[in-house]
Amino acid sequence: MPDDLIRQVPRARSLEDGKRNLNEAGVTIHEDFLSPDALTALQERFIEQAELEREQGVAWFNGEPEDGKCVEAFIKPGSWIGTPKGEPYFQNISFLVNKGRVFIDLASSRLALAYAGHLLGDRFNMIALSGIIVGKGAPLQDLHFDQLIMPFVAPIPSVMNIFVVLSDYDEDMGATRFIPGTHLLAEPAVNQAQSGPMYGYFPDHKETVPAVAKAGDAIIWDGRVWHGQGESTSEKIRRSISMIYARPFLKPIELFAASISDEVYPTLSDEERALFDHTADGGWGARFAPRHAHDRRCNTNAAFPYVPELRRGSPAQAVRFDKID
Ligand SMILES: O=C(O)CCC(=O)C(=O)O
Ligand SMILES: [Fe+2]
Repeated sequence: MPDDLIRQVPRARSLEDGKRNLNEAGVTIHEDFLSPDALTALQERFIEQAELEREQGVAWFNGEPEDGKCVEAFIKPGSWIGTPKGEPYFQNISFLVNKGRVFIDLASSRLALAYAGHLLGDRFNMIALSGIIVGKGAPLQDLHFDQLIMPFVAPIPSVMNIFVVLSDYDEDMGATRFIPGTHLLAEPAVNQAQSGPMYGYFPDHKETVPAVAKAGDAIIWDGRVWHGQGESTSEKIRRSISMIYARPFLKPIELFAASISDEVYPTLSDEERALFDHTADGGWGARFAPRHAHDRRCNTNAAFPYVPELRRGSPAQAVRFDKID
């Protein structure tokens, strides 16, 4: 590990400073990313949604269950869907796109898109919009980099995260820990990560620094920088919103075209649908077809007709797009 790595997460109050920090360190804290009004609205919606998901037995959490089902396919091993006993040490509030206009406005806010564009260029879309709650007992997460799906050392970021902080974010609350500067480390160091528990997860712990922040700040990072959630030993609850954006060739974490609810779908503008992965990029990726004859969902730049299995003598009929109501 070179000695000249930056020993703290750099801070910014302007987009220009934040971009410079991202270039140099691969991570920045943008102070007061949210206005006081936006912070209050997001906190209220977030806390109510998280509580009701626990009460109604549909929370995704780690910790002791009251009841529920243990699920395998989630990135945190040993996750449950159900009701936790007391406060779980981890809760993920997935698919926030369906859970309040405030979250859509945040994901499409000018500052968020400016940071995403800085790291990803002109063509990117959102691949996950979720809430993360960390409480006492949460263990240190294995050190990793988010671009772990790409099995080579990349000269550019293809994924980036804007972590909007809604609570205090002290070191003992499990503040995310980073090794600033590692986005630029090449082959030998990154190859080490291949021998970890999962590609992109490092087999050993290294010296990291916490991104200590306060409610309303955002922690923004390049998908190549090494990091992981810290251990929580605090009674205080850490809350944040993770907004992950990627270049259009990456498989999404949350499949928006299949997941946006029928209530929310008609409220989205074309720009918002494009952000939520509805653009058939370059005529190539993410084309989708209507699921039934009256389905109005379509790409922002393509509209396919409804075409079932057509057989002579069968009542099944294709519906041209202009006839779909
Ligand atoms: O929750 C955290 O502090 C970090 C989570 C993380 O590493 C991620 O979402 O990629
Ligand atoms: Fe991560």
